[in-house]
Amino acid sequence: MQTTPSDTTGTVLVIGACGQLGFELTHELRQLYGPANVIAADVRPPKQAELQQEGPFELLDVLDRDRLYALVQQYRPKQIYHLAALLSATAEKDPKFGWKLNMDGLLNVLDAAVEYKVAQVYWPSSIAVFGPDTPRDHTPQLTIMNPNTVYGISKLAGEQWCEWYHKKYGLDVRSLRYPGLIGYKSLPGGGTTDYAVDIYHKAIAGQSYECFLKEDTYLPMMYMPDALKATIDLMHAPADQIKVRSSYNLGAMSFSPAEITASIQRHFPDFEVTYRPDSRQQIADSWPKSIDDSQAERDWGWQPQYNLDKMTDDMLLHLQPEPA
Ligand code: AKB
Repeated sequence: MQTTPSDTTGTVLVIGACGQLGFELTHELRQLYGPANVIAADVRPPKQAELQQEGPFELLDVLDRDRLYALVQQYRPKQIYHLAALLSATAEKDPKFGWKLNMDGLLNVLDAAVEYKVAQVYWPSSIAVFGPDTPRDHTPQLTIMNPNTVYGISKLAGEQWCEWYHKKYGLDVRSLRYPGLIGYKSLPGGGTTDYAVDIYHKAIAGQSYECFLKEDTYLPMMYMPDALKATIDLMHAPADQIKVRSSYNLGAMSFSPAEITASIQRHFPDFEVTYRPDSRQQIADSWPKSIDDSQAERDWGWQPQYNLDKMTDDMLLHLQPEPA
């Protein structure tokens, strides 16, 4: 699989660069294309100083169409990564805004990309596009969807819009249905899978953890280096290999809170977890337990590198405080 771009000219715009994925993806893209060529953008100034120190940063509310168009006109990006969204748990609390941000934000980006002939757009979808009627084990690429969260409905509608812009305007828009993403560099916010990041922070701090999902709730998950590789490999794959223009199923591992606890206890035998399920349990119960990503493997060679224990070893190693 090709992992370095053949065309290194032109800039890249990352919208939602301060988020869990955006922060790490911006850094990765800056390594590939050169820091000055990757414009990080977000609705708020970054808490992570690197984002501004490493390369350009622009304030952008993706719902502000005029500002988005002005930035695209100024930088003429060859690629836009549009990552700004409200995640599952937050969108349930503010459904109208969740719909507005997730939908209007995407349509603004797709329109700007058509208008300014942006070569490629990346937009993340999620396992949230599936719902309680979906087969939960080894969920196929094409199956019953019927999502029952605002986030899931917006992601499914977004997938259909991406497909439509590709068909109607020939826009090269590509997408992945991420599982829960886990990384040590940045925290997620407002998702149902967030427990799988929080739990490592508690373990390393020597504290116990109260989990908001039941101990036997299986969900598909992925370590951040795999998510970054998948995203970049997808964007570098020749266009004729991209057979799915809605969004690709993407899998790596699947585990329950009890299993991640056991994995952490290999390092911290006294680490304790208690369970107090809240409204996120209902969301988790409507999502797949594991994902069939064979189409991504066939079309552009997707292969994950990390399983649960390998991820735990790496997470704990990196979260360890520096010796004084
Ligand atoms: C969430 O939990 O909402 C996200 C997702 C699976 O898309 N992490």
